Amino acid sequence: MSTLIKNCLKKKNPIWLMRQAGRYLPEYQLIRRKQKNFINFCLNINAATKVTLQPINRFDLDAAIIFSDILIIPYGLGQQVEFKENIGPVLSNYNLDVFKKKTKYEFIEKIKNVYKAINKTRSKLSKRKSLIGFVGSPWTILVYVLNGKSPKKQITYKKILKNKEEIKELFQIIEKFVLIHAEEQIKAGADTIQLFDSWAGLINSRDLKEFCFNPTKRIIKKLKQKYPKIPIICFPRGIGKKIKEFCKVVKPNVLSIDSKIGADFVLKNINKKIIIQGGMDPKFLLKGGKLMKQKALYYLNKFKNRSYIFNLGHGVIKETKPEAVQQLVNIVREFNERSFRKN
Ligand code: 1CP
Repeated sequence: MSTLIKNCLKKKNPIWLMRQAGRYLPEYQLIRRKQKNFINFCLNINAATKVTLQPINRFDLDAAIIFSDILIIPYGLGQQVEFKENIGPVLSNYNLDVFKKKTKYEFIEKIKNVYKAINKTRSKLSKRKSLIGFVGSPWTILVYVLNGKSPKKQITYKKILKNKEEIKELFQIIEKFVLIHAEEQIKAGADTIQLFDSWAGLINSRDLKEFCFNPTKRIIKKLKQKYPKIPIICFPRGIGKKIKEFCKVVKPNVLSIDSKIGADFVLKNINKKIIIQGGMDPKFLLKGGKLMKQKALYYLNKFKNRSYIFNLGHGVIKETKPEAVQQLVNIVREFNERSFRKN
């Protein structure tokens, strides 16, 4: 079992943050400036290892998450992926024939440096720390493959309904490679896997089973057959009260919650066997101070009788001050110490 889960079962409230490595850290910016192409940056073993370890070195967080991106899968399948300043990711049109012909071997060969970076990071990381590997869930990858950019303003849904046969085929291919990518990360040394379904909230509720619950369930089942001890964290962002059904169908080890789901809803509706992660709105880190402390303590107190991993409801925002992150880590650690003394 990963140390992240072990600590959490001991009621220690471990802490790590989504996007803990990234643009809010000056030491990240320093390396980023030298890397013109973001995908090549992710595939640079030394740079990816360094950046993965930066937040651990600075804040002594309980887990590292490998520095990569969910869009490495479309890249591995042959799509061009660029990251443009102030726009975000831009993908070239996909080619279904290319996707269909792509072999596992070719895919792994193209992105093998992610696995090498995991291996290298593991060798440099203290045994007390978990190393999290991650994948985008098939739906979220599909959204980028089809849309070619962030779906923030544009809904891809019409395209999906219009072209159901092709989408089905595309979805199956993506699902296959999501599984391969997760497996290879485990083989390379990741002791936990997080599935990011960041755009699950775009799915019509009647299609949630087909595009979110069932594929996630299939992926977990296959990973568990081979790697029963690797915990899986699921982050089905934006599906609201449907997390109840999600958990019933998928049965994740850990449910990462966004900021919109009320803590009380989670306490009431999610089986106690499922560990809860996250929740606090990352915007409270922008100001730090009293309000942030109040919000952090709110989540810690709400989940004090459950296994809980402290994290945010989404990634650290670029404008966050590293000092606020340090303050947050201190709050969680002090809370743990106080709770321990009582027990
Ligand atoms: O300019 C820069 O430096 C790029 C910013 C950046 C970073 C730091 C991007 C572009 N990706 C990443 C790294 C990253 N992406 C990690 C590294 C590990 C860590 O968390 O520290 C992880 C886990 C991701 C995952 C990811 N990428 C998600 C899922 C999580 C989420 O935020 O919902 C998504 C949706 C992406 C796509 C992506 N990559 C980058 C951006 C700006 C985006 C989002 C674009 C959009 O809004 O659609």
